[in-house]
Amino acid sequence: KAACASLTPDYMVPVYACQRRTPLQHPNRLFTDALEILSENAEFFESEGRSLAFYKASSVMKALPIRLTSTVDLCGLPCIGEHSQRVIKEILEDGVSSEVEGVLQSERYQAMKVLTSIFGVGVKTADRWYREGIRNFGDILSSGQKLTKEQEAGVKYFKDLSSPVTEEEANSITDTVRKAVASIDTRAKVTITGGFRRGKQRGHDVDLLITHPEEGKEAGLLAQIITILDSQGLLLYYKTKENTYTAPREPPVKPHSTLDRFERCFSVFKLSLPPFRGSQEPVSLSTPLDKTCIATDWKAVRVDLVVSPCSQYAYALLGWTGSQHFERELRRFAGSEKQMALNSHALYDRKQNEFLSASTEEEIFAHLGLPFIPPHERNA
Ligand code: DGT
Ligand code: MG
Repeated sequence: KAACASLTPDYMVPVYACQRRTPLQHPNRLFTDALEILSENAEFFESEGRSLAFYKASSVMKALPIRLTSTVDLCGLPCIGEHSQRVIKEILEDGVSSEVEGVLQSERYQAMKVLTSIFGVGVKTADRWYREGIRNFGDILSSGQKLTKEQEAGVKYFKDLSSPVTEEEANSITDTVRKAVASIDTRAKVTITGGFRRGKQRGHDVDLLITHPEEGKEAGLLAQIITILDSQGLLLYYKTKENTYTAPREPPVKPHSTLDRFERCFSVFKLSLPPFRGSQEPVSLSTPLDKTCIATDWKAVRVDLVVSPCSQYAYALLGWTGSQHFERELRRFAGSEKQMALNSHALYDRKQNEFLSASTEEEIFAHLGLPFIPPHERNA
């Protein structure tokens, strides 16, 4: 504290991630990777508060313009609690954190990491399996677990789905979907969202947002798109969810709810690969993969298709661009600082008792009184 008092930091980091510019590349990866492992491990133990605390500390460090060289540099920074400071200090002194090393070596972390990476398997299921003695991919197959359709697809295409999707692959899939959409209605629009819109070169899936400039004309599009893609043999698996959002007359009850109600299709896409490139990078798993699908000239890729009416498009685009932490912080900022409720459909002003319409992301930031942060700087 005393050391801090005399220090005037030459950079300021605002408290909410949605007030900060967070680029993809930053000089403090050593620290943020460590803190995110602790965050993930806490999540595996369903300690939401602890997980968030580590993530918040990591997120602040991602916004620092300079490489941290001393704990004195932490002075005045928000959200970096005692525990995170200890971890950072140890890394500064020893190059590694013994706590993080311990987590990485732990059987539970390793098992949960593999199990939760399977499409359709969340922390709750992975935890139950772990308690039943399942440790790896092979154990799932040999234990004869009853799997959901989604998990069956996750297991079947595990090898492909655990290798990252490249930007080139994402663009290729986007083109294919665009062609299908254009054959139905040339005015309908397909936008790539998620990590790729934030400038990431690799991702775990492809997130596509579909809309139509004429309100109401987006209804029914998804079913037709699916019919076309399916008839081309491009959908290895898919599941749809209906739109359950009706224009609200009441203020949103759950301002922090992260789930949205758009019509949506979760799919596993069959992406053709140029024959000379082979299928995918090997994954480092000690488990047998003999029962999984080994692709030769194609690769399975997770693709999410989301349909938004044009009146909600700006909110949907903002909500689906992420990062997840940036979104969480936007909602928290809206609620705690502005008495507003934000989700991927709308923004409600609790003081004026009205919904604020927006046709661009810029307008939403303006409604919230926030400087506009472009997608490439939302990597919080
Ligand atoms: P990735 O795919 O791992 O490279 O990284 P992202 O950032 O693309 O993450 P992803 O694909 O899980 O989600 C993209 C964004 O969409 C993320 O910021 C949160 C949001 N999102 C994902 N699922 C849902 C959902 O069910 N409802 C809402 N409202 N947003 C979602
Ligand atoms: Mg994504």
